[in-house]
Amino acid sequence: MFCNQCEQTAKGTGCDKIGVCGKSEDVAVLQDLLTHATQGLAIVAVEGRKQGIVDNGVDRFICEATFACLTNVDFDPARFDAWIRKTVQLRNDLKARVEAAGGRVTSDAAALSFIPAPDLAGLEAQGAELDFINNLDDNEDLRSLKQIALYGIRGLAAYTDHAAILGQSDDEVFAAVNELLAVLTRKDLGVDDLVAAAMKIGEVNIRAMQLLDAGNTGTYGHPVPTPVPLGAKAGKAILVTGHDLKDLGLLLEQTQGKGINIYTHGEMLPCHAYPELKKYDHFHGHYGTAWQNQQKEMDAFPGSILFTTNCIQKPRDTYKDNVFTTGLVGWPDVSHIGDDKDFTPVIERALALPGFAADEDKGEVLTGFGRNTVMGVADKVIEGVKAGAIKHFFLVGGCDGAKPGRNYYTDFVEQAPADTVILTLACGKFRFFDKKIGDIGGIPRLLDVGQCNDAYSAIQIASALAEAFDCGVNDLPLSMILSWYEQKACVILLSLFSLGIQDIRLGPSLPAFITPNVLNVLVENFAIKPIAETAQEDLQTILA
Ligand code: SF4
Ligand code: SF3
Repeated sequence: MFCNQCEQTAKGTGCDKIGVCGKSEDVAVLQDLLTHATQGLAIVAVEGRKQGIVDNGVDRFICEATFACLTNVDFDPARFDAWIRKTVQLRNDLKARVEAAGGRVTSDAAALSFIPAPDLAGLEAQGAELDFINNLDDNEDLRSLKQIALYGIRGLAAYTDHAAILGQSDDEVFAAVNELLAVLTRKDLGVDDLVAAAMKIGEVNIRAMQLLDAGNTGTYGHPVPTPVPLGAKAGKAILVTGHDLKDLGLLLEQTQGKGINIYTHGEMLPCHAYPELKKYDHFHGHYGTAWQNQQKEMDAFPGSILFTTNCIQKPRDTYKDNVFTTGLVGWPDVSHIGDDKDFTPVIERALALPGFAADEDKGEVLTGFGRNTVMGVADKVIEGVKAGAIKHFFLVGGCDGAKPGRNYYTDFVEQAPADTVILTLACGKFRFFDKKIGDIGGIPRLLDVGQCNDAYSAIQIASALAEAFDCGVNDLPLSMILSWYEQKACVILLSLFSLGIQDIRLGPSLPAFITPNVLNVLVENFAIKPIAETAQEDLQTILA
């Protein structure tokens, strides 16, 4: 196996025996094989569109199969076996339809003629032989750019799928995912072509995040500022982690009146701010922090646990029997809730487990500062800037991870001067979400915009500020200090690049799949910089 797609990759270069994430060699090579097979299907879907054959069922499947290969989603070889076979079946069926309509699928890409081995061991051998990443291109810079694009597409497919779950999709996004997956099989592309592909991925992802925003706010209302208790309430309990609002909504509905309190974990924290979710009395609070502490925190959780897509750590044996997966998440030997979303097994397990013996008061945090809320107080914010009470905005956003270098982000928020406002989003906020840093004229200095996909909301806020001050986003007193962990962060970065946003600081380390030459291209075009050794150093430079 070889995988270097996420920030925790072994030795900062690549996982080649077992993933630091817990991904086994067999799953790694099956993911490679699935990506390969998906590219074959995408090539046919692109040709189909030229013939007027548009199959959104296939398009959605391509997004799911691509999302399943994102870090910390699916670790179950049996599920990949099924994905690969279905991909090839869909490819053959669609190809027959395209040809019947007079189309010709002419690409010489191996993905188009791939035939899966009859059993799982055979598929694993095919996946290993493929050596997918190393064979993306012989030239290491082109390979690096193809990896940037591929990981961007994984993030894009993820947000597209999240939006589709809530009934929001757009044929242009599906078409772009297919085209971009297909393009990466070509060996005749140069640096400029691949940079253009990466920009296109970023651009399309803004639309995908907009669709997800419409799905979330259209179904559950606009987030409102909401204090969320961090402790616990005596009684039976279910904890929900991952990203999916719909799974949480359905679980809240199904647990009504059953005497079970529902807790969020990780990226589910912002869910407390949505009116149609917060209306449930038994939606109690937030337990624990972010995905990288999942094992430790869930070990102590006295109820059942629902893993929704994504970020999911390997369940320990100590609590494995209390874990249920749903959507794209899979672990061998862990119960999976099917598409009927009947959460009865989760509920029954929670009722059989002890729950919390007593109330635990651990304070509270504030969430719910999406675009609607922030723009609702835009006048106050603009006044604050004009009067000099607010000197600078920081977007300290992105993903948490296990490396010690991540203290930088905690330090940054704690050390930012009292006349600055910090917007945050995604799971990196758990490094500082409980810090009490006060307010400026009634506006909290730490504003939680939401999940990683709410980068869309942050972009809207930045654009509105730029408009109010009659300048470009790069001219605002706004600095972006981002942390990355996996491929959703990669695509958000591409989205920011596609908007022409400059001077982003990225940490805690730069991706292993970016070569020095490609880094130079990014520095020249976007003035991206690694974070400094200390937060103090960067604060001084930015505010000088
Ligand atoms: Fe390693 Fe990350 Fe790949 Fe897992 S996803 S195998 S940790 S690089
Ligand atoms: Fe990302 Fe897994 Fe932090 Fe949504 S998705 S935030 S890591």
